[in-house]
Amino acid sequence: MAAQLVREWVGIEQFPAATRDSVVELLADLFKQNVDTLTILVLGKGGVGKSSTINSIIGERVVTVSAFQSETPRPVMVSRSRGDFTLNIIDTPGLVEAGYVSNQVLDTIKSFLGRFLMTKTIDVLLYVDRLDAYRVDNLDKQIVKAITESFGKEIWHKAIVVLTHAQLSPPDALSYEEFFAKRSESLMKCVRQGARLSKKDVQNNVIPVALVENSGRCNKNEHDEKILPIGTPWIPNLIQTVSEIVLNGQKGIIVDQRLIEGPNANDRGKLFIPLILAFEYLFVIKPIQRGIKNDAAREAKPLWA
Ligand SMILES: Nc1nc2c(ncn2[C@@H]2O[C@H](COP(=O)(O)OP(=O)(O)OP(=O)(O)O)[C@@H](O)[C@H]2O)c(=O)[nH]1
Ligand SMILES: [Mg+2]
Repeated sequence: MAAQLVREWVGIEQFPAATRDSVVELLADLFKQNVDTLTILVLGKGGVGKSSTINSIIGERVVTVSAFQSETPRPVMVSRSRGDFTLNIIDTPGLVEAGYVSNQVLDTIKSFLGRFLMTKTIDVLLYVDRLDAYRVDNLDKQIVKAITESFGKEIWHKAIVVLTHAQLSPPDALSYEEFFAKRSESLMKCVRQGARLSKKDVQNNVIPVALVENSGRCNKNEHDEKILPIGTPWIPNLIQTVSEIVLNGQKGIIVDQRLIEGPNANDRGKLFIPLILAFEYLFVIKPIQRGIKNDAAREAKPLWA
């Protein structure tokens, strides 16, 4: 099956030499620390740049991207190897459909993980949103809540908030740094509240925010590397952040039956039992009883009546 095919990671060679060298060095460091497989799950709303970010990291156009329609109808895993090191990166459909968080999409993602990664771990979550959005609303909190319910709070110990469209001119005479700080702060608050993380938890496990600019018009430095407005080459910076998360001492998220079915899968069903019984009583048993009573009453009368 295509999702299981591990290809040589040729895209690395397409990076400008400086980016390639930094990425290769970071991967070699990970390998030295006994990390030979790295599995990254990418989640977020539709159209925020999940697939584009994957293409940028792999250095090839491996998944489809479109501005005007959802181009990722189902999860896809792209696997690339370099020497004995393997990178798996899972692209997913947007988590919001018709203005609501889609449990169906989350279930599709979980059953995909069950099919291809059973007993393996998710080492990093890239939670993708755009930098150039000014508000965080309740829907964002609902997305975080749904991710937490599906994968457990621990997923946030392995998360990076990735903000695309990073090449922007901030509004209201804010400096880039100020705008970035405000946007990250409001998103972080949303993650803290949606995932119900305690202040202590957040202090002990800081969730990093990484900036990404997927556009072909991204500025470049003298080494031809794609850079952020603050001058940092963003691909090595993102891989560096990924590597810090992998080595942060927290366990990856193990894909097991419990994760696939959901911790409360059975309980969820049980919740409906009283409702089903009440429905049965009111709309099935009661009418039958009433029918029998009426029949009995009719039969009790003499025929001539
Ligand atoms: N300028 C700019 N455009 C971007 C960036 N990332 C993505 N885009 C554009 O935004 C549109 C949507 O990008 P996708 O990568 O398909 O987004 P997605 O999150 O995978 O979307 P779905 O699969 O539909 O959920 C495309 O037109 C991309 O070219 C970015 O960092 N900067
Ligand atoms: Mg996509």
